[in-house]
Amino acid sequence: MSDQAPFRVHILTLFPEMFSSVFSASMLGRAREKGLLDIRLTDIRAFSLCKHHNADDYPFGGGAGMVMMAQPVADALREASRDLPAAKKIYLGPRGRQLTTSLARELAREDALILLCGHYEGVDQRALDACIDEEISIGDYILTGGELAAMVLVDCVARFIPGVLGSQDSPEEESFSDGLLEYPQYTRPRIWEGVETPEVLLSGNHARIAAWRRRESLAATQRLRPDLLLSAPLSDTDRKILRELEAEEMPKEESPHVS
Ligand code: 4GY
Repeated sequence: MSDQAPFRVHILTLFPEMFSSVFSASMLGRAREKGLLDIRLTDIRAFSLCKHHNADDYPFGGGAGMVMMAQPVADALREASRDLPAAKKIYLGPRGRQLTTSLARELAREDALILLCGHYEGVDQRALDACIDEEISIGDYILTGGELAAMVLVDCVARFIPGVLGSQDSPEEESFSDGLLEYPQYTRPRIWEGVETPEVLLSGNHARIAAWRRRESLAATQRLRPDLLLSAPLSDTDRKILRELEAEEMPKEESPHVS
């Protein structure tokens, strides 16, 4: 248990059962047990006024699929808002601002979040316009529903809630928080299928280990995501290492010889 107030997330969805295993296992399960994270789920269908509890209907103008009706969505959002008046109301959809580490860090500073998951062809635009503060996308692809995106967002934001990661771990020490890709990791056995762990990691020399890891991060970023180097904060030593790595990658062209 912890004495800080939990970070509250209220998720509105037609499929609340999709969330149970993701939010019960591993780090998120532990965060909830420790009282650091409080997740509530509401079935939007419960707000339907139709006799069969439908929350969707045919799209005006025709076309395939169904559209979630404004009334049950707006009523569900308004009830969640009465419960968490300071919460930011987010719709998960591909038209939104893209989720990044820095957006996740920003969201972790909110008082609480209300997440609306669309399904089928989406939600009546009027409910979104009336009730949603911001649309957020987890990437340029279309899912069958916003539920998986909501899980990704909660997982990503949870890492920035104090106490969710072990006391040893800092979210700032991992990939992207310093703008670079992560260095490679190794664990026992020292030799696996004939492949050795880099000797430096067994040396006990913490300065050498830190230098090796920084170099590996720089090398991986240069090779796999060179675009990140344009905005990563780099020291003079980092720049020197990058020039060395570039020289290793691109050995001087052999002088042409006459046959
Ligand atoms: N991508 N990022 C996404 C998504 C599914 C609108 C109903 C995404 O966040 N959410 O693909 N959501 C929605 C998209 C219609 C289904």
